[in-house]
Amino acid sequence: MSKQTQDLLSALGVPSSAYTGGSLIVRSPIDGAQIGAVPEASAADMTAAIARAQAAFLQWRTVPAPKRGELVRLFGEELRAHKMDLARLVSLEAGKVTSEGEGEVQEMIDICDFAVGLSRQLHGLTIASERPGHRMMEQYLPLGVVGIISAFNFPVAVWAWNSALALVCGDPCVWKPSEKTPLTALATQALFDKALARYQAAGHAAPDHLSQLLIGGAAVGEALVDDARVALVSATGSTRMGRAVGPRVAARFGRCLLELGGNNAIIVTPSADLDLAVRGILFGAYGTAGQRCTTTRRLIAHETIHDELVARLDRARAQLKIGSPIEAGNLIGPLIDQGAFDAMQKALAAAREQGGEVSGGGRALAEQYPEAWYAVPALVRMPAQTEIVKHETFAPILYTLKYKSLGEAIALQNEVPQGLSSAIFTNDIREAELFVSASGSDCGIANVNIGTSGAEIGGAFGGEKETGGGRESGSDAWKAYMRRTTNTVNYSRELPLAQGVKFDV
Ligand code: UN1
Repeated sequence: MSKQTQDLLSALGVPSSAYTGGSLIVRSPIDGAQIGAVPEASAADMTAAIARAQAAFLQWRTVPAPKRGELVRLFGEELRAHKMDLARLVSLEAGKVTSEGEGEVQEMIDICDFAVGLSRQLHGLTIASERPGHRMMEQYLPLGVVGIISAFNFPVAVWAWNSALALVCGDPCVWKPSEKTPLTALATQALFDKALARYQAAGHAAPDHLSQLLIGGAAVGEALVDDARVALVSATGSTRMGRAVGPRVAARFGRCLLELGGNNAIIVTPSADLDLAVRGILFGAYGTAGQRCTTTRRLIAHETIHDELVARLDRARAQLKIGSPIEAGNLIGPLIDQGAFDAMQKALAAAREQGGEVSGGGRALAEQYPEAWYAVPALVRMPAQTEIVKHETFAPILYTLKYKSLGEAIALQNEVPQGLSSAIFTNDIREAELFVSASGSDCGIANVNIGTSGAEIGGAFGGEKETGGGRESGSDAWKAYMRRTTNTVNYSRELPLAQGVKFDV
């Protein structure tokens, strides 16, 4: 495992000094083997990096946006050329099955393409002025240094959503990845450095330090969060992390983009195509071993179809192949570490105590991989939406609930503190429209006849309530990375005041 990791890292351009002899021990969740010992940065290193990023900003903000797009285009080329190696590394370090590792890198490529197009479309409006001989317009201008805090479960794609947009918007990035996935971060940074070198070699004036990676613990993160030169902190992770980060950034009037926990539900109504629903729920609940923020954690099924649907799901669940994510045919890889497995067991114990009937959920492959944490996906028939169901446990647990009226189902769906993703399976247009209406799902993502996870990059991604309110990726999410100015231009020889105010001596 470790030889394979070294070969990949060297193919991706990472020198061995970046992952040997350091204090941060990295283990593959596949078998628990050590695959790296990464040197860590200090808080002072972070502060110095922010100063370099700020200096880079002063130059980068003057480069025309379509020229900034060219850098992101080159980075997209590097990602295309190294897709399989980087995807493999994602599998080795984060435990994703092969197609999901490749999908993660594809998501990076897609956001690069999106950002390149966007680099010619950072439009403001022209606004009719109430005064003669005046024109009003708004412009979107580069914001400043963007700090990116990313999580282990999408160790590279979520960074790319942020950095691709930030770079075309004129903002240098400083990245603090999860301590569980520093190797994929090193590889991504190496590919970016290569793209930047090509860009500079082609004669484009660009500063160094447009993207910097700092691997370290809480103190490094805090130095990023508290530094007033960091104009935007984009943080992905638990609600607990967001609660720590949000108020600190707000205290210095910085901008925050939070993408925190989800507790995503699928409602299945009597008219639904159950074959489709079973497939959508299976991938949503158990894909990525339940470790997506968009994972389906709750099924709310009409009482007339609940038992049949849940029985089918339970049969399919038991057939999901658990095993090494790099071996073909396996669909469920390991949990990231023992902490994740323990949290899953605690949640299942609480669910039993609260009246749940649990299928699956135990440890798998313990003999083959004594140092790794594979879990049998769990399905829990719950009598009601109890406390544990309202809690996000980052593991493959699906709670099932019954409903009588759609109003009740939507109320259950909305009755949790999180508000990221949601879905309805129905062939009744009234039910579908109600679900996506103002009185329907309260989440940032509300889908029809498709599961809760696996969003495309073209849409704005994020959610409400304890999910944090941020939007990343597509649509107009780029606006978070720019500052808007409103300009009133007087081309007359008079100076009329707005609202008809007179102020003449
Ligand atoms: C996350 O889990 O933090 O929609 C992001 C999805 C992916 C992104 C998930 N495109 O499931």
